[in-house]
Amino acid sequence: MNDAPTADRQAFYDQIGPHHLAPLWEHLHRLVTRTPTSPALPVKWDYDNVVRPLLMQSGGLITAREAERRVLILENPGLKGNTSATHSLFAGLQLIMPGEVAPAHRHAASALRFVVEGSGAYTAVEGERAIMEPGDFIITPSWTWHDHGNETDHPVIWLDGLDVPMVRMFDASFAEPANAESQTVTRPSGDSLARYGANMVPVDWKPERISSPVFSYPYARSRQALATLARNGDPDPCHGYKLRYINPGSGGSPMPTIGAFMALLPAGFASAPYRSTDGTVYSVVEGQGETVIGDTVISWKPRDLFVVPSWAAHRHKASSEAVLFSFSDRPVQEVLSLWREDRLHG
Ligand code: 1HN
Repeated sequence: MNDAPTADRQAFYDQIGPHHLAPLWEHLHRLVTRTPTSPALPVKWDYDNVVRPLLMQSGGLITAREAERRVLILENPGLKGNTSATHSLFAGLQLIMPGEVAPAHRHAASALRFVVEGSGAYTAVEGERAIMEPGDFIITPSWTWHDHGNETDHPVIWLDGLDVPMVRMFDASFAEPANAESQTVTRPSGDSLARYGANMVPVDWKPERISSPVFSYPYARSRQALATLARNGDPDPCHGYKLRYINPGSGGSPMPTIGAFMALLPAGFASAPYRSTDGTVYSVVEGQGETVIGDTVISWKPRDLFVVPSWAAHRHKASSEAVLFSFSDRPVQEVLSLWREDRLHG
């Protein structure tokens, strides 16, 4: 029912409203759409020319300690006021200046970091520090203690991806500050990667939680794997050479609510059009190219960020060999039997 209601119907709606009742027939078509109709828009953030200078400006306005987290939110213009990049996911860029600490806390929301600029800062997760290098993917699963610090002489910037909008949807947010700003180091850096990330696990290990016991996935390894794939076979027509990050204990996603991916697109590669129901945030690691999303052309270069909304048909073109990191809510949709994809030709 798209037309304005007749006077007698409107009178009825006015009568039932005070009783907290509403006519489904006036809303049904918007609730149960034939295909997804995301209000999220395709959007790009130019890192070098726009976001980085503004983020550095924020560095002069507020300390990491004072801000708790000095993050500029990447807010989708189709979701104004929602502090989210897609309907289900938060994205932001976090700056930590030399000598700063972002104090330890934990929360119900799960977070990922994808290092965009600078090396040598750390995220400590449950007593182990992950030393950051550009392109590293780091997780802080739900309710794990985490703090960040920068003991180098240069700023370090990373992409934060969180399931905050999902947690909000469930009204399930909890958070707690730690007693100390920085966690005591209880395990040497690299310990969890050695234990769980070498295609081996300790002999009697049984997974204790749903999230990955590996919390730092170094870029060097992912990059090398992609380079080998690219030498050894043809790219997928829609994806190029694309890998997903896993929890080695299960083969599933590193955290239950967020899937993360890395793709290599060979120079000159033009992908076949594709769409899927998981709105996706991209971070360009290497190379230049463009992504055409419906009528919107997004041209990108290293460190740029962009969003492909749910069910928006898109294709990537790489003018030089490119590496794209991305994350989405795909694992959630998959367990709920909601996830769909469409390979438009290819
Ligand atoms: C958060 O706790 C962090 O721990 C980063 O670094 C970004 C965005 C929304 C809510 C909590 C962090 C966040 C956040």
